[in-house]
Amino acid sequence: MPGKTASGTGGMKIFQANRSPLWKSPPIDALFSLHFPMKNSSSPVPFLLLLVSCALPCLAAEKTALPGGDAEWLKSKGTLIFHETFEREETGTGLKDIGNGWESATADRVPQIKQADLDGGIMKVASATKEAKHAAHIHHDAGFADGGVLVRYRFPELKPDQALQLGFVDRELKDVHAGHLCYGRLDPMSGKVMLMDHKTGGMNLAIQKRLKEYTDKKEPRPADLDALIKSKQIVLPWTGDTEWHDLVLVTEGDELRLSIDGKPVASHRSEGYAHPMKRWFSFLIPGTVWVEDVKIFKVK
Ligand SMILES: [Ca+2]
Repeated sequence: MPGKTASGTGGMKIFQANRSPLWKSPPIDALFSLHFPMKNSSSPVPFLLLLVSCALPCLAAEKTALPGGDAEWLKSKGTLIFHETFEREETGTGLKDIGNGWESATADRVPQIKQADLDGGIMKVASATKEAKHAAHIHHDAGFADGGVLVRYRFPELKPDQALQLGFVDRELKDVHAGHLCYGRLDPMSGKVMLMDHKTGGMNLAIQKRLKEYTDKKEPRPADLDALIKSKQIVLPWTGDTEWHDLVLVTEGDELRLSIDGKPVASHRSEGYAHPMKRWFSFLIPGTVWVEDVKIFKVK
C-alpha cells in the first residue's frame, strides 16, 4: 500500500538489490581507492569522478543482472530437485495424503477436516486453524544451503487473517522451536510482506526464554532485546490480490530474497539465513491459499 509505513523496522527499507552476486557491483569505497585517489587535491576532477563512480555501481548492476532475476539464478545455477504440479487426487485427510512426498504436519490434529484438496491440478489449502490450533503446515523435503523455490499461488479470496507464509525448516536443529529457520510472509489484508530469520530470532529457544521472562512479569522488553528481535525481520508495504502469481523465495549466504512475477519485493540479511541445511520447504497457511506449481532448486 503506497504511503503506508513499514512497521517493526523503524521505517521503510528499500530493496537491497546490490546484495546479490547476481547484481553485484564494486563497492563505492573500493572504486575510490582503486581508481580515484582524492587526497590533497583541489581540482574539480575528483568531484566529477565521484559522480561517475557513484553511477558506476548502478550501471554495473544493470549490466550483470539476469533479466529473469532469482528465478533465472535458480534455473541457471541450480539443480531442480523437486517439481510438483498437483495433477492427481489426494487420498484422504491424513499426514501423507497429499502424496508425492508432501506431509501435512497439522493433518492429524483434525482428521475429520480436509485442509488440502487437490482439484484440477491445484492444491487448495483451507486451514482448520481454529480446530487444529495451528495454521496448516504442509512441507516437503528440500535439502540445500543456497537455493530456493518457485511457487505459483493465488489467494482465492481476501478475508481476515489471509496470509501465505513459506520458508525453510530443519527439524534436526534442537535449539530452535520446531526447527523453523526462516520465512517469507505475504499478508494481503494488512498490506505487508515480511522476511523473518527465525533461527537466530523469534523461534530461537534462548531468545524465547528471555522474552518469556518479561511476558511472565508483564513487563515491556528491554530495548536491546526489542532491537534484536526487530533486526531479525523486515516488514514492507505490499499489496495483494486474488490473481495467480509466480513467487520466488531464495536463500543465498546470509540473505533471504523474495520476488513476485519477476520483480524483487523484499530482501534481508541475517545470520540465520546461512543455516547450512534447509531440510524442508514449508507452507504455513492460516486461511485459504491455492498452489498450482512448486519447484525446489538447490544451488549449493
Ligand atoms: Ca480433491
